[in-house]
Amino acid sequence: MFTIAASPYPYVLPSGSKPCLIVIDMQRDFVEAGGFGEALGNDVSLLTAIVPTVKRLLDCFRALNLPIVHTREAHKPDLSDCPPAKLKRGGASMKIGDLGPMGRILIDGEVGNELLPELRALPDELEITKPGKGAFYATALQDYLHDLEITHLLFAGVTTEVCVQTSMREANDRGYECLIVEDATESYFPEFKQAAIAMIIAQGGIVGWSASCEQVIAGLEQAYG
Ligand code: TIU
Repeated sequence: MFTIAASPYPYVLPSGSKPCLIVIDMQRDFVEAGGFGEALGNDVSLLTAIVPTVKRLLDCFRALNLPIVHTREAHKPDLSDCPPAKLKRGGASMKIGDLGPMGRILIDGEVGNELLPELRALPDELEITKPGKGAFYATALQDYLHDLEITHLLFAGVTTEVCVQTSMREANDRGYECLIVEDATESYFPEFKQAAIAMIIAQGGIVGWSASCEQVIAGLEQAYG
Protein backbone atom coordinates (compact mmCIF):
# COMPACT_ATOMS: atom_id res chain seq x y z
CA MET A 1 0.00 0.00 0.00
CA PHE A 2 1.27 3.50 -0.93
CA THR A 3 -0.10 6.96 -0.32
CA ILE A 4 -0.14 10.36 -2.00
CA ALA A 5 0.10 13.32 0.38
CA ALA A 6 -3.26 15.01 -0.14
CA SER A 7 -6.10 17.01 1.40
CA PRO A 8 -8.09 16.35 3.51
CA TYR A 9 -5.88 13.32 4.37
CA PRO A 10 -3.53 10.95 2.52
CA TYR A 11 -4.90 9.26 -0.60
CA VAL A 12 -4.30 5.52 -0.42
CA LEU A 13 -3.27 3.42 -3.41
CA PRO A 14 -3.85 -0.21 -2.40
CA SER A 15 -1.28 -2.70 -3.69
CA GLY A 16 -2.39 -4.18 -6.98
CA SER A 17 -4.45 -1.13 -7.94
CA LYS A 18 -3.56 1.04 -10.93
CA PRO A 19 -4.81 4.63 -10.91
CA CYS A 20 -6.07 6.08 -14.17
CA LEU A 21 -5.46 9.69 -15.18
CA ILE A 22 -8.57 11.35 -16.64
CA VAL A 23 -7.68 14.50 -18.58
CA ILE A 24 -10.84 16.49 -19.10
CA ASP A 25 -11.39 18.56 -22.26
CA MET A 26 -7.90 19.99 -22.90
CA GLN A 27 -9.16 20.96 -26.35
CA ARG A 28 -8.72 24.08 -28.43
CA ASP A 29 -12.39 24.99 -27.95
CA PHE A 30 -11.70 25.91 -24.32
CA VAL A 31 -8.08 27.06 -24.32
CA GLU A 32 -7.63 28.96 -27.59
CA ALA A 33 -9.23 32.11 -28.94
CA GLY A 34 -12.16 31.57 -31.31
CA GLY A 35 -13.59 28.49 -29.55
CA PHE A 36 -16.52 27.71 -27.28
CA GLY A 37 -14.89 29.15 -24.15
CA GLU A 38 -14.43 32.54 -25.75
CA ALA A 39 -17.88 32.39 -27.33
CA LEU A 40 -19.25 32.14 -23.80
CA GLY A 41 -17.53 35.44 -22.99
CA ASN A 42 -14.50 34.10 -21.14
CA ASP A 43 -10.84 35.16 -21.08
CA VAL A 44 -9.35 31.88 -22.31
CA SER A 45 -5.73 32.92 -21.69
CA LEU A 46 -6.10 31.94 -18.01
CA LEU A 47 -6.28 28.28 -18.95
CA THR A 48 -2.98 27.99 -20.85
CA ALA A 49 -0.96 28.22 -17.60
CA ILE A 50 -1.71 24.59 -16.67
CA VAL A 51 -0.62 23.05 -19.99
CA PRO A 52 2.98 22.27 -18.82
CA THR A 53 1.66 20.76 -15.57
CA VAL A 54 -0.83 18.54 -17.41
CA LYS A 55 2.04 17.47 -19.69
CA ARG A 56 4.17 16.58 -16.64
CA LEU A 57 1.38 14.38 -15.35
CA LEU A 58 0.97 12.70 -18.73
CA ASP A 59 4.73 12.08 -18.90
CA CYS A 60 4.66 10.55 -15.41
CA PHE A 61 1.75 8.22 -16.17
CA ARG A 62 3.35 7.22 -19.48
CA ALA A 63 6.75 6.54 -17.86
CA LEU A 64 5.09 4.38 -15.18
CA ASN A 65 2.86 2.56 -17.67
CA LEU A 66 -0.35 3.71 -15.98
CA PRO A 67 -3.61 4.13 -17.93
CA ILE A 68 -4.72 7.51 -19.33
CA VAL A 69 -8.10 8.64 -20.65
CA HIS A 70 -8.60 11.92 -22.53
CA THR A 71 -12.04 13.45 -22.99
CA ARG A 72 -13.38 16.06 -25.39
CA GLU A 73 -16.70 17.83 -25.03
CA ALA A 74 -18.10 17.33 -28.51
CA HIS A 75 -21.32 16.97 -30.44
CA LYS A 76 -22.21 15.16 -33.64
CA PRO A 77 -22.31 17.39 -36.73
CA ASP A 78 -26.13 17.00 -36.90
CA LEU A 79 -26.40 18.02 -33.21
CA SER A 80 -28.64 15.01 -32.53
CA ASP A 81 -26.78 14.49 -29.23
CA CYS A 82 -27.19 18.10 -28.10
CA PRO A 83 -30.31 18.74 -26.03
CA PRO A 84 -32.19 21.93 -27.00
CA ALA A 85 -31.69 23.14 -23.42
CA LYS A 86 -27.90 23.06 -23.91
CA LEU A 87 -28.03 24.51 -27.41
CA LYS A 88 -29.90 27.63 -26.44
CA ARG A 89 -27.70 28.49 -23.44
CA GLY A 90 -24.57 30.59 -23.38
CA GLY A 91 -23.38 33.91 -24.63
CA ALA A 92 -24.79 35.71 -27.62
CA SER A 93 -21.68 35.64 -29.83
CA MET A 94 -21.69 32.04 -31.10
CA LYS A 95 -23.66 28.90 -30.30
CA ILE A 96 -22.74 25.21 -30.48
CA GLY A 97 -22.60 24.24 -34.16
CA ASP A 98 -22.00 27.79 -35.43
CA LEU A 99 -19.03 28.34 -37.73
CA GLY A 100 -16.10 30.00 -35.94
CA PRO A 101 -12.46 30.60 -36.85
CA MET A 102 -11.53 27.02 -35.82
CA GLY A 103 -14.51 25.38 -37.52
CA ARG A 104 -17.94 24.64 -36.07
CA ILE A 105 -18.08 25.29 -32.34
CA LEU A 106 -17.86 22.14 -30.17
CA ILE A 107 -18.38 19.75 -33.09
CA ASP A 108 -16.45 16.48 -33.31
CA GLY A 109 -13.94 16.46 -36.16
CA GLU A 110 -13.46 20.24 -36.31
CA VAL A 111 -10.03 21.79 -35.66
CA GLY A 112 -11.30 23.61 -32.58
CA ASN A 113 -12.45 20.36 -31.07
CA GLU A 114 -9.00 18.74 -31.19
CA LEU A 115 -6.87 18.26 -28.09
CA LEU A 116 -4.05 20.79 -27.77
CA PRO A 117 -1.10 19.58 -29.89
CA GLU A 118 1.22 19.25 -26.86
CA LEU A 119 -1.36 17.17 -24.96
CA ARG A 120 -2.47 14.87 -27.77
CA ALA A 121 -3.42 11.27 -26.89
CA LEU A 122 -1.00 8.50 -27.82
CA PRO A 123 -2.38 5.54 -29.82
CA ASP A 124 -2.67 3.29 -26.74
CA GLU A 125 -4.61 5.90 -24.73
CA LEU A 126 -8.40 6.15 -24.77
CA GLU A 127 -9.79 9.39 -26.22
CA ILE A 128 -13.54 9.77 -25.82
CA THR A 129 -16.04 12.39 -26.82
CA LYS A 130 -18.71 13.38 -24.33
CA PRO A 131 -21.89 15.30 -25.12
CA GLY A 132 -22.38 16.41 -21.51
CA LYS A 133 -20.29 18.08 -18.88
CA GLY A 134 -19.67 14.79 -17.07
CA ALA A 135 -17.36 12.14 -18.57
CA PHE A 136 -19.69 9.25 -17.69
CA TYR A 137 -22.93 10.49 -19.23
CA ALA A 138 -23.53 8.82 -22.65
CA THR A 139 -19.95 7.50 -22.93
CA ALA A 140 -18.18 4.15 -22.66
CA LEU A 141 -15.94 5.33 -19.81
CA GLN A 142 -17.43 3.17 -17.07
CA ASP A 143 -17.17 -0.02 -19.15
CA TYR A 144 -13.56 0.80 -20.02
CA LEU A 145 -12.61 1.35 -16.36
CA HIS A 146 -14.50 -1.76 -15.29
CA ASP A 147 -12.69 -3.91 -17.87
CA LEU A 148 -9.32 -2.68 -16.56
CA GLU A 149 -10.46 -3.15 -12.92
CA ILE A 150 -9.65 0.48 -12.18
CA THR A 151 -10.88 1.87 -8.86
CA HIS A 152 -8.74 5.02 -8.43
CA LEU A 153 -9.08 8.08 -10.68
CA LEU A 154 -6.92 11.21 -10.82
CA PHE A 155 -8.49 14.22 -12.54
CA ALA A 156 -6.89 17.07 -14.50
CA GLY A 157 -8.18 19.46 -17.15
CA VAL A 158 -10.75 22.19 -17.63
CA THR A 159 -12.77 23.73 -16.30
CA THR A 160 -12.52 22.90 -12.61
CA GLU A 161 -16.04 23.74 -11.55
CA VAL A 162 -17.80 22.62 -14.72
CA CYS A 163 -16.59 19.47 -16.53
CA VAL A 164 -13.94 18.39 -14.04
CA GLN A 165 -16.16 18.70 -10.99
CA THR A 166 -19.16 17.12 -12.77
CA SER A 167 -17.05 14.17 -13.90
CA MET A 168 -15.58 13.74 -10.43
CA ARG A 169 -19.02 13.76 -8.85
CA GLU A 170 -20.27 11.20 -11.39
CA ALA A 171 -17.23 9.03 -10.60
CA ASN A 172 -17.66 9.44 -6.84
CA ASP A 173 -21.27 8.26 -7.04
CA ARG A 174 -20.10 5.22 -9.01
CA GLY A 175 -17.74 4.25 -6.19
CA TYR A 176 -14.40 5.45 -7.57
CA GLU A 177 -11.75 6.94 -5.26
CA CYS A 178 -11.15 10.33 -6.88
CA LEU A 179 -8.37 12.90 -6.56
CA ILE A 180 -8.16 16.26 -8.31
CA VAL A 181 -4.69 17.51 -9.23
CA GLU A 182 -5.09 21.11 -8.14
CA ASP A 183 -2.42 22.75 -10.32
CA ALA A 184 -3.39 20.68 -13.37
CA THR A 185 -6.90 22.10 -13.48
CA GLU A 186 -8.11 25.64 -14.14
CA SER A 187 -11.18 27.78 -14.43
CA TYR A 188 -12.04 31.03 -16.21
CA PHE A 189 -12.94 32.17 -12.68
CA PRO A 190 -10.08 31.63 -10.18
CA GLU A 191 -12.49 31.99 -7.27
CA PHE A 192 -14.69 29.21 -8.71
CA LYS A 193 -11.65 26.90 -8.92
CA GLN A 194 -10.84 27.49 -5.26
CA ALA A 195 -14.47 27.00 -4.25
CA ALA A 196 -14.85 23.81 -6.31
CA ILE A 197 -11.77 22.23 -4.72
CA ALA A 198 -12.93 23.33 -1.27
CA MET A 199 -16.33 21.69 -1.90
CA ILE A 200 -14.74 18.45 -3.13
CA ILE A 201 -12.53 17.95 -0.07
CA ALA A 202 -14.94 19.36 2.55
CA GLN A 203 -16.76 17.14 5.03
CA GLY A 204 -13.95 14.60 5.16
CA GLY A 205 -13.56 14.34 1.39
CA ILE A 206 -17.22 14.07 0.46
CA VAL A 207 -16.32 13.92 -3.25
CA GLY A 208 -12.62 13.09 -3.00
CA TRP A 209 -9.10 14.34 -2.45
CA SER A 210 -6.91 17.16 -3.75
CA ALA A 211 -3.13 17.18 -4.21
CA SER A 212 -0.51 19.05 -6.22
CA CYS A 213 1.17 17.60 -9.30
CA GLU A 214 4.40 17.40 -7.26
CA GLN A 215 2.70 15.36 -4.52
CA VAL A 216 1.05 13.08 -7.09
CA ILE A 217 4.27 12.40 -8.97
CA ALA A 218 6.18 11.72 -5.73
CA GLY A 219 3.52 9.24 -4.59
CA LEU A 220 3.23 7.49 -7.94
CA GLU A 221 6.99 7.15 -8.39
CA GLN A 222 7.23 5.54 -4.98
CA ALA A 223 4.33 3.19 -5.70
CA TYR A 224 5.01 2.24 -9.32
CA GLY A 225 8.55 3.40 -10.12
N1 TIU B 1 -17.92 26.79 -19.67
C1 TIU B 1 -17.11 26.09 -18.93
O1 TIU B 1 -16.51 26.56 -17.96
N2 TIU B 1 -16.88 24.78 -19.24
C2 TIU B 1 -17.52 24.02 -20.18
O2 TIU B 1 -18.48 24.43 -20.83
N3 TIU B 1 -17.03 22.76 -20.41
C3 TIU B 1 -15.97 22.21 -19.69
O3 TIU B 1 -15.74 22.53 -18.53
N4 TIU B 1 -15.19 21.33 -20.33
